[in-house]
Amino acid sequence: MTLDIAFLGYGFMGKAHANALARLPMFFPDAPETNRAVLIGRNERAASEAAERFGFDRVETDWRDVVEDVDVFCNLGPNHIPAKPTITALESDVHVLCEKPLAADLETAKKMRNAARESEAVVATAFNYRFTPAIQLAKQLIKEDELGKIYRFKGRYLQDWFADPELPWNWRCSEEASGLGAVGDVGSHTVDLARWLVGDINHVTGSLSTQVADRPDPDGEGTRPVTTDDEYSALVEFENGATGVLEGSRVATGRKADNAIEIYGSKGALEFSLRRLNELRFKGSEDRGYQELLVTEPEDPYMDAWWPAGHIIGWEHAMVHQYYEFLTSISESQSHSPDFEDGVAVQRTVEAIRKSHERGEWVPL
Ligand code: SOE
Repeated sequence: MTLDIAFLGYGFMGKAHANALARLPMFFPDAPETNRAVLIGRNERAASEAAERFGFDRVETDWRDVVEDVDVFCNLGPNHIPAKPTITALESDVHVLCEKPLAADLETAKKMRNAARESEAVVATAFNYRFTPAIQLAKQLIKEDELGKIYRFKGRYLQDWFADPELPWNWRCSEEASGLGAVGDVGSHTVDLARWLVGDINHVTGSLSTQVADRPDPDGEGTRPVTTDDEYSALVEFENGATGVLEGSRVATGRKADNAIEIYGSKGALEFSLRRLNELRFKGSEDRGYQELLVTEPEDPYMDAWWPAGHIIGWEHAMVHQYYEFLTSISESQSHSPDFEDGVAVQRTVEAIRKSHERGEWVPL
Protein backbone atom coordinates (compact mmCIF):
# COMPACT_ATOMS: atom_id res chain seq x y z
CA MET A 1 0.00 0.00 0.00
CA THR A 2 1.39 3.43 -0.96
CA LEU A 3 -0.38 6.34 0.68
CA ASP A 4 -0.72 9.52 -1.38
CA ILE A 5 -0.21 12.50 0.88
CA ALA A 6 -1.27 16.14 0.53
CA PHE A 7 0.09 18.99 2.65
CA LEU A 8 -1.64 22.32 3.14
CA GLY A 9 1.13 24.73 4.17
CA TYR A 10 4.83 24.90 3.44
CA GLY A 11 6.35 27.08 6.17
CA PHE A 12 8.26 25.80 9.20
CA MET A 13 5.78 22.98 9.78
CA GLY A 14 5.58 22.01 6.11
CA LYS A 15 9.35 21.66 6.05
CA ALA A 16 9.49 19.67 9.31
CA HIS A 17 6.70 17.29 8.23
CA ALA A 18 8.20 16.78 4.74
CA ASN A 19 11.56 16.01 6.32
CA ALA A 20 9.88 13.42 8.55
CA LEU A 21 8.26 11.66 5.58
CA ALA A 22 11.54 11.70 3.67
CA ARG A 23 13.46 10.10 6.59
CA LEU A 24 10.79 7.53 7.45
CA PRO A 25 11.48 4.71 4.91
CA MET A 26 15.23 4.76 5.57
CA PHE A 27 14.96 4.39 9.35
CA PHE A 28 11.57 2.67 9.79
CA PRO A 29 11.39 0.25 6.86
CA ASP A 30 8.23 -1.37 8.26
CA ALA A 31 6.30 1.93 8.00
CA PRO A 32 3.68 2.14 5.22
CA GLU A 33 5.07 3.59 2.00
CA THR A 34 4.12 7.17 1.22
CA ASN A 35 4.16 9.41 -1.80
CA ARG A 36 4.43 13.17 -1.30
CA ALA A 37 1.76 13.77 -3.93
CA VAL A 38 0.44 17.34 -3.65
CA LEU A 39 1.48 20.53 -1.92
CA ILE A 40 -1.36 23.03 -1.54
CA GLY A 41 -0.60 26.76 -1.38
CA ARG A 42 -2.32 29.89 -2.67
CA ASN A 43 0.91 31.44 -3.98
CA GLU A 44 1.68 29.08 -6.85
CA ARG A 45 5.26 30.22 -7.36
CA ALA A 46 6.27 29.94 -3.71
CA ALA A 47 4.44 26.63 -3.37
CA SER A 48 6.18 25.25 -6.48
CA GLU A 49 9.60 26.18 -5.11
CA ALA A 50 8.75 24.50 -1.79
CA ALA A 51 7.30 21.44 -3.56
CA GLU A 52 10.54 20.95 -5.42
CA ARG A 53 12.64 21.18 -2.26
CA PHE A 54 10.28 19.06 -0.14
CA GLY A 55 9.91 16.31 -2.76
CA PHE A 56 6.25 16.74 -3.81
CA ASP A 57 5.01 15.65 -7.25
CA ARG A 58 2.78 18.66 -7.90
CA VAL A 59 1.17 21.82 -6.56
CA GLU A 60 -2.49 22.88 -6.29
CA THR A 61 -3.69 26.34 -5.29
CA ASP A 62 -7.17 25.28 -4.11
CA TRP A 63 -7.59 22.59 -1.44
CA ARG A 64 -11.05 21.76 -2.88
CA ASP A 65 -9.38 20.19 -5.92
CA VAL A 66 -7.33 17.81 -3.79
CA VAL A 67 -8.47 16.80 -0.33
CA GLU A 68 -10.98 14.13 -1.39
CA ASP A 69 -8.59 12.45 -3.84
CA VAL A 70 -5.60 11.65 -1.63
CA ASP A 71 -5.22 9.03 1.13
CA VAL A 72 -3.87 11.38 3.80
CA PHE A 73 -4.39 15.11 4.26
CA CYS A 74 -1.98 17.03 6.52
CA ASN A 75 -3.32 20.38 7.60
CA LEU A 76 -0.29 22.48 8.50
CA GLY A 77 -1.66 25.97 7.89
CA PRO A 78 -2.43 28.82 10.32
CA ASN A 79 -5.03 28.16 13.03
CA HIS A 80 -7.96 29.79 11.21
CA ILE A 81 -7.64 27.61 8.09
CA PRO A 82 -8.11 24.10 9.46
CA ALA A 83 -11.86 23.42 9.74
CA LYS A 84 -13.18 23.28 6.19
CA PRO A 85 -10.54 21.24 4.38
CA THR A 86 -10.28 18.88 7.35
CA ILE A 87 -14.04 18.29 7.53
CA THR A 88 -14.28 17.82 3.76
CA ALA A 89 -11.44 15.28 3.82
CA LEU A 90 -13.03 13.39 6.71
CA GLU A 91 -16.39 13.23 4.92
CA SER A 92 -14.58 11.25 2.20
CA ASP A 93 -12.82 9.06 4.80
CA VAL A 94 -9.45 10.62 3.96
CA HIS A 95 -7.08 10.30 6.94
CA VAL A 96 -6.13 13.63 8.53
CA LEU A 97 -3.20 14.89 10.57
CA CYS A 98 -3.79 18.41 11.84
CA GLU A 99 -1.33 20.79 13.47
CA LYS A 100 -2.15 22.12 16.93
CA PRO A 101 -4.17 23.88 18.18
CA LEU A 102 -6.93 22.16 16.20
CA ALA A 103 -8.68 25.46 15.39
CA ALA A 104 -8.88 29.11 16.38
CA ASP A 105 -11.75 28.38 18.79
CA LEU A 106 -13.37 25.51 20.69
CA GLU A 107 -16.61 25.45 18.67
CA THR A 108 -14.69 24.94 15.43
CA ALA A 109 -12.45 22.32 17.02
CA LYS A 110 -15.57 20.43 18.14
CA LYS A 111 -16.97 20.47 14.60
CA MET A 112 -13.74 18.88 13.41
CA ARG A 113 -13.90 16.32 16.21
CA ASN A 114 -17.53 15.50 15.32
CA ALA A 115 -16.56 15.00 11.68
CA ALA A 116 -13.82 12.62 12.84
CA ARG A 117 -16.33 10.66 14.94
CA GLU A 118 -18.56 10.21 11.86
CA SER A 119 -15.66 9.21 9.59
CA GLU A 120 -13.88 5.90 8.99
CA ALA A 121 -10.60 7.83 8.74
CA VAL A 122 -7.75 7.87 11.26
CA VAL A 123 -7.01 11.31 12.71
CA ALA A 124 -4.07 12.82 14.54
CA THR A 125 -3.44 16.11 16.34
CA ALA A 126 0.26 16.92 15.99
CA PHE A 127 1.40 17.03 19.60
CA ASN A 128 4.86 16.04 18.42
CA TYR A 129 6.71 16.30 21.74
CA ARG A 130 5.00 13.13 22.97
CA PHE A 131 7.16 11.24 20.48
CA THR A 132 10.50 12.34 21.94
CA PRO A 133 12.14 9.16 23.32
CA ALA A 134 12.79 10.68 26.78
CA ILE A 135 9.12 11.72 27.07
CA GLN A 136 8.07 8.21 25.98
CA LEU A 137 10.34 6.79 28.68
CA ALA A 138 8.73 9.15 31.21
CA LYS A 139 5.34 7.76 30.21
CA GLN A 140 6.63 4.17 30.66
CA LEU A 141 8.02 4.93 34.11
CA ILE A 142 4.71 6.47 35.18
CA LYS A 143 2.80 3.45 33.80
CA GLU A 144 5.10 1.10 35.72
CA ASP A 145 4.25 3.07 38.87
CA GLU A 146 7.87 4.19 39.43
CA LEU A 147 6.59 7.62 40.54
CA GLY A 148 3.77 6.30 42.74
CA LYS A 149 0.86 8.66 43.28
CA ILE A 150 1.50 11.82 41.28
CA TYR A 151 1.30 14.97 43.38
CA ARG A 152 2.40 17.73 41.06
CA PHE A 153 3.16 18.60 37.42
CA LYS A 154 5.15 21.66 36.43
CA GLY A 155 5.38 22.61 32.76
CA ARG A 156 6.66 25.55 30.83
CA TYR A 157 7.29 26.44 27.21
CA LEU A 158 9.17 29.71 26.81
CA GLN A 159 10.18 31.35 23.54
CA ASP A 160 11.43 34.85 22.73
CA TRP A 161 10.72 35.48 19.07
CA PHE A 162 8.12 38.16 19.96
CA ALA A 163 10.35 39.92 22.54
CA ASP A 164 11.50 42.56 20.04
CA PRO A 165 8.72 45.21 19.87
CA GLU A 166 9.84 45.96 16.30
CA LEU A 167 8.89 42.46 15.11
CA PRO A 168 6.25 43.25 12.47
CA TRP A 169 2.60 42.34 13.06
CA ASN A 170 1.72 38.82 11.78
CA TRP A 171 -1.30 36.49 11.90
CA ARG A 172 -0.36 35.26 15.37
CA CYS A 173 -1.11 38.80 16.66
CA SER A 174 -4.74 38.55 15.54
CA GLU A 175 -7.39 36.92 17.68
CA GLU A 176 -9.46 36.36 14.54
CA ALA A 177 -6.73 34.40 12.74
CA SER A 178 -4.95 32.78 15.64
CA GLY A 179 -7.56 32.48 18.38
CA LEU A 180 -5.32 32.56 21.41
CA GLY A 181 -1.66 33.65 21.48
CA ALA A 182 1.08 32.00 23.54
CA VAL A 183 -1.42 29.99 25.60
CA GLY A 184 -2.92 28.43 22.44
CA ASP A 185 0.38 27.96 20.64
CA VAL A 186 3.08 26.82 23.08
CA GLY A 187 0.57 26.34 25.94
CA SER A 188 -1.18 23.60 23.92
CA HIS A 189 1.96 21.49 24.03
CA THR A 190 2.31 21.84 27.80
CA VAL A 191 -1.36 21.03 28.40
CA ASP A 192 -1.09 17.98 26.15
CA LEU A 193 1.93 16.65 28.06
CA ALA A 194 0.18 17.32 31.38
CA ARG A 195 -2.95 15.43 30.29
CA TRP A 196 -1.03 12.55 28.70
CA LEU A 197 1.41 12.01 31.54
CA VAL A 198 -0.74 12.85 34.58
CA GLY A 199 -4.42 12.66 33.52
CA ASP A 200 -7.47 14.77 32.79
CA ILE A 201 -7.54 18.34 34.09
CA ASN A 202 -10.78 19.44 35.75
CA HIS A 203 -10.17 22.99 37.08
CA VAL A 204 -7.97 25.86 35.94
CA THR A 205 -7.19 29.38 36.95
CA GLY A 206 -4.86 31.61 35.02
CA SER A 207 -3.85 34.95 33.69
CA LEU A 208 -2.74 36.21 30.29
CA SER A 209 -0.86 39.33 29.28
CA THR A 210 0.07 41.15 26.10
CA GLN A 211 3.39 42.88 26.61
CA VAL A 212 3.63 44.53 23.19
CA ALA A 213 0.24 46.07 22.43
CA ASP A 214 0.95 47.34 18.87
CA ARG A 215 3.39 46.16 16.23
CA PRO A 216 4.67 47.70 12.99
CA ASP A 217 2.24 47.16 10.12
CA PRO A 218 4.01 44.90 7.60
CA ASP A 219 1.98 46.41 4.74
CA GLY A 220 2.63 50.09 5.33
CA GLU A 221 3.11 52.94 7.78
CA GLY A 222 2.12 52.87 11.43
CA THR A 223 1.20 50.00 13.68
CA ARG A 224 -1.55 47.41 14.15
CA PRO A 225 -2.99 46.31 17.49
CA VAL A 226 -2.06 42.93 18.96
CA THR A 227 -5.22 41.15 20.12
CA THR A 228 -3.64 37.92 21.38
CA ASP A 229 -1.65 37.14 24.53
CA ASP A 230 2.15 37.10 24.69
CA GLU A 231 2.32 35.10 27.94
CA TYR A 232 0.19 33.06 30.31
CA SER A 233 0.46 31.46 33.75
CA ALA A 234 -1.98 28.89 35.11
CA LEU A 235 -2.68 26.66 38.06
CA VAL A 236 -4.51 23.43 37.28
CA GLU A 237 -6.12 20.61 39.22
CA PHE A 238 -6.23 17.10 37.81
CA GLU A 239 -9.09 14.64 38.30
CA ASN A 240 -6.75 12.29 40.17
CA GLY A 241 -5.97 14.96 42.77
CA ALA A 242 -2.60 16.10 41.40
CA THR A 243 -1.96 19.82 41.01
CA GLY A 244 -0.08 21.68 38.32
CA VAL A 245 1.67 24.93 37.47
CA LEU A 246 1.91 25.89 33.80
CA GLU A 247 3.66 28.80 32.15
CA GLY A 248 4.23 29.92 28.56
CA SER A 249 5.62 32.90 26.76
CA ARG A 250 6.83 34.17 23.42
CA VAL A 251 8.54 37.20 25.00
CA ALA A 252 10.87 35.35 27.42
CA THR A 253 14.12 36.97 26.33
CA GLY A 254 16.91 34.46 25.82
CA ARG A 255 14.61 31.42 25.81
CA LYS A 256 14.33 29.95 22.33
CA ALA A 257 12.36 26.73 22.75
CA ASP A 258 12.49 26.08 26.47
CA ASN A 259 9.93 23.29 26.72
CA ALA A 260 10.33 21.59 30.09
CA ILE A 261 8.38 19.49 32.57
CA GLU A 262 8.81 18.24 36.13
CA ILE A 263 6.65 15.58 37.77
CA TYR A 264 6.68 14.75 41.49
CA GLY A 265 5.13 11.57 42.90
CA SER A 266 5.00 9.73 46.23
CA LYS A 267 7.82 7.33 45.20
CA GLY A 268 9.76 9.12 42.48
CA ALA A 269 10.14 12.18 40.32
CA LEU A 270 11.29 13.12 36.85
CA GLU A 271 12.40 16.10 34.86
CA PHE A 272 12.77 16.77 31.11
CA SER A 273 13.93 19.75 29.09
CA LEU A 274 13.96 20.07 25.32
CA ARG A 275 17.34 21.78 25.71
CA ARG A 276 18.76 18.33 26.61
CA LEU A 277 16.23 16.24 24.80
CA ASN A 278 18.20 13.01 24.87
CA GLU A 279 18.16 13.00 28.68
CA LEU A 280 15.60 12.21 31.33
CA ARG A 281 16.37 13.11 34.92
CA PHE A 282 14.77 10.49 37.15
CA LYS A 283 14.73 9.82 40.86
CA GLY A 284 13.42 6.36 41.79
CA SER A 285 12.35 5.30 45.29
CA GLU A 286 15.80 3.84 46.12
CA ASP A 287 17.81 6.75 44.69
CA ARG A 288 19.21 9.45 46.94
CA GLY A 289 19.15 11.99 44.11
CA TYR A 290 18.35 12.32 40.43
CA GLN A 291 19.98 10.04 37.85
CA GLU A 292 20.67 11.54 34.44
CA LEU A 293 19.45 8.86 32.04
CA LEU A 294 20.83 9.16 28.52
CA VAL A 295 17.89 7.86 26.50
CA THR A 296 19.86 6.49 23.54
CA GLU A 297 20.04 2.76 24.32
CA PRO A 298 18.64 0.42 21.64
CA GLU A 299 15.90 -0.63 24.08
CA ASP A 300 14.80 2.98 24.59
CA PRO A 301 11.69 4.04 22.63
CA TYR A 302 12.42 4.32 18.86
CA MET A 303 16.20 4.38 19.40
CA ASP A 304 17.07 1.06 17.75
CA ALA A 305 15.99 2.69 14.47
CA TRP A 306 18.67 5.40 14.74
CA TRP A 307 22.34 5.34 15.82
CA PRO A 308 24.48 3.34 18.27
CA ALA A 309 23.98 4.32 21.94
CA GLY A 310 25.27 7.78 22.84
CA HIS A 311 24.83 9.20 19.34
CA ILE A 312 22.15 11.72 20.08
CA ILE A 313 19.09 12.70 18.08
CA GLY A 314 17.26 16.04 17.67
CA TRP A 315 13.90 17.84 17.64
CA GLU A 316 13.00 16.67 14.14
CA HIS A 317 13.24 12.98 15.03
CA ALA A 318 10.05 13.16 17.11
CA MET A 319 8.25 14.21 13.91
CA VAL A 320 9.49 11.01 12.23
CA HIS A 321 8.20 8.95 15.16
CA GLN A 322 4.87 10.78 15.03
CA TYR A 323 4.44 9.81 11.35
CA TYR A 324 5.56 6.25 12.05
CA GLU A 325 2.77 5.86 14.63
CA PHE A 326 0.13 7.71 12.60
CA LEU A 327 0.77 5.84 9.34
CA THR A 328 1.00 2.49 11.14
CA SER A 329 -2.38 3.23 12.77
CA ILE A 330 -3.74 3.79 9.25
CA SER A 331 -2.31 0.55 7.86
CA GLU A 332 -3.58 -1.39 10.88
CA SER A 333 -7.00 0.36 10.85
CA GLN A 334 -6.56 1.46 14.44
CA SER A 335 -7.14 4.79 16.10
CA HIS A 336 -4.13 7.01 16.75
CA SER A 337 -3.24 8.86 19.93
CA PRO A 338 -3.28 11.89 20.17
CA ASP A 339 -6.49 12.19 18.15
CA PHE A 340 -9.07 14.98 17.76
CA GLU A 341 -10.61 14.11 21.16
CA ASP A 342 -7.24 15.10 22.65
CA GLY A 343 -7.11 18.16 20.41
CA VAL A 344 -10.52 19.29 21.71
CA ALA A 345 -9.62 18.58 25.34
CA VAL A 346 -6.49 20.72 25.02
CA GLN A 347 -8.41 23.50 23.26
CA ARG A 348 -11.05 23.44 26.02
CA THR A 349 -8.30 23.76 28.63
CA VAL A 350 -6.49 26.69 27.04
CA GLU A 351 -9.80 28.48 26.46
CA ALA A 352 -10.70 27.90 30.11
CA ILE A 353 -7.41 29.55 31.12
CA ARG A 354 -8.47 32.59 29.08
CA LYS A 355 -11.97 32.54 30.64
CA SER A 356 -10.42 32.39 34.10
CA HIS A 357 -8.29 35.42 33.24
CA GLU A 358 -11.40 37.34 32.12
CA ARG A 359 -13.53 36.33 35.11
CA GLY A 360 -10.85 36.35 37.79
CA GLU A 361 -11.91 32.97 39.16
CA TRP A 362 -11.31 29.20 38.86
CA VAL A 363 -13.05 27.63 35.84
CA PRO A 364 -14.30 24.03 35.84
CA LEU A 365 -13.82 21.97 32.67
C1 SOE B 1 6.03 28.77 17.28
O1 SOE B 1 5.79 29.18 18.58
C2 SOE B 1 6.22 27.25 17.16
O2 SOE B 1 6.44 26.99 15.80
C3 SOE B 1 5.00 26.47 17.63
O3 SOE B 1 3.85 26.78 16.84
C4 SOE B 1 5.31 24.98 17.56
O4 SOE B 1 4.20 24.22 17.99
C5 SOE B 1 6.53 24.70 18.45
O5 SOE B 1 6.84 23.33 18.43
C6 SOE B 1 7.70 25.49 17.96
O6 SOE B 1 7.36 26.87 17.94
